[in-house]
Amino acid sequence: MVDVVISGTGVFTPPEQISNAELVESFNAYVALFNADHADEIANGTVEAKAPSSVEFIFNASGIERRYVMEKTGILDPTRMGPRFAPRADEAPSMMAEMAMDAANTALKQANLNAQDIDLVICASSNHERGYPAMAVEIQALLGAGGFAFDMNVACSSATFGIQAATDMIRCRSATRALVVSPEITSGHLEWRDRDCHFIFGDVATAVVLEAADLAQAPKFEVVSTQCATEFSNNIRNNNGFLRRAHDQLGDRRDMLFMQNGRKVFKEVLPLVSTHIADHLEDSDTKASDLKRLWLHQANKTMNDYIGKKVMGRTPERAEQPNILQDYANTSSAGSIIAFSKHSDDLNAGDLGLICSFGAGYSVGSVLVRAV
Ligand code: CO8
Repeated sequence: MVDVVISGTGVFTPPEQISNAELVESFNAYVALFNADHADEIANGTVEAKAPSSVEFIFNASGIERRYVMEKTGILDPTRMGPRFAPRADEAPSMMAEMAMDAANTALKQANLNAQDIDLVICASSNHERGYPAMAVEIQALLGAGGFAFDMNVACSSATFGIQAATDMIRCRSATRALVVSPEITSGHLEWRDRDCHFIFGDVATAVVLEAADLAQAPKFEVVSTQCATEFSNNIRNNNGFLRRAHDQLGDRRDMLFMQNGRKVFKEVLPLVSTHIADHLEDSDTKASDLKRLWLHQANKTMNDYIGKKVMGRTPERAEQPNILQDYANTSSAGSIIAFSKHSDDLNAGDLGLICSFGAGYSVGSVLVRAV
């Protein structure tokens, strides 16, 4: 079987940033408007008054301090509470493709490759901008890549599942060089009017170049092994889809955007991830003490602290388990790849590290890598 390496990564960071203070100020203005507009129903008990959000709660519950978004004016407008994107003609590049292209070009440059060298593009993301044609095929065309391309969605685990798919295809010679891109416009499917989740997500795009080791000009990491697992749960769910019209559900319904039972997710996903990583390491004849770095999914700081401690059997140093969620918030599938891209240059040849993402599905995917 062909050995596979990661030879480039890229991160596209959107132009606009929202601090917790800005977010809370606009959310609380929205709450005041809502409660005033519904004063009579609130008084007679038919509508529940909305409660304000707080900067302290957000930081203490999640570790998030700010997030990047593609458009902040609409999100911060208390009469709108959602991004405003100008519609684009079918002939124009779509937003996800543009974001992915930026990250892809950085990754290709790092790998010392041209887009024409790529013969597999996977767009691995939580939500795709349209039903079809696949985003990945548009990205393939805009880049000028060859071969074939397809979309996949395993929510927050999309990138690691995409890396496993690409690795296996290269190992089996159905592709030689792959680009796994994860453009995440989470601002489009977040309910900014719900205080339980309005602070959680941010927009970003990441890219990873994988190739057959014997072809690579600038290999960075060998892919030692990958492991993916899923277990069905309704605790993170979004019911939007093309049956919406058939279900007569075209109205402004809460379940057409991101919904979660955060407490349950927290409790159920932690043991799932810790066991998954332990099993993956054992199957790869690797001891946790051999790991120089853990690049975890970036949803919640307390969650990552717990997983790091469970995996390592001690509290990891900050550099051993870098977090980026304080700056980017939860960027769904891209989070662990941002951490990997921004915090891996200092590893020495032979050092082992593990990328691990987890989320809706439930799903968990891990990639064991060795620095070249
Ligand atoms: N301000 C002030 N108080 C608040 C706020 C707020 N903003 N929100 C909630 N509270 C209150 C609650 O009402 C509650 O009050 P009470 O005790 O009186 O009932 C109290 O604070 C505690 O609330 P919670 O129990 O909900 O708070 P937690 O400590 O559990 O923290 C978190 C909430 C941060 C959501 C936490 O549960 C968490 O991080 N859970 C894990 C979530 C996770 O990892 N999810 C993965 C989802 S990502 C994924 O899979 C990708 C999906 C696709 C992407 C979608 C893009 C949009």
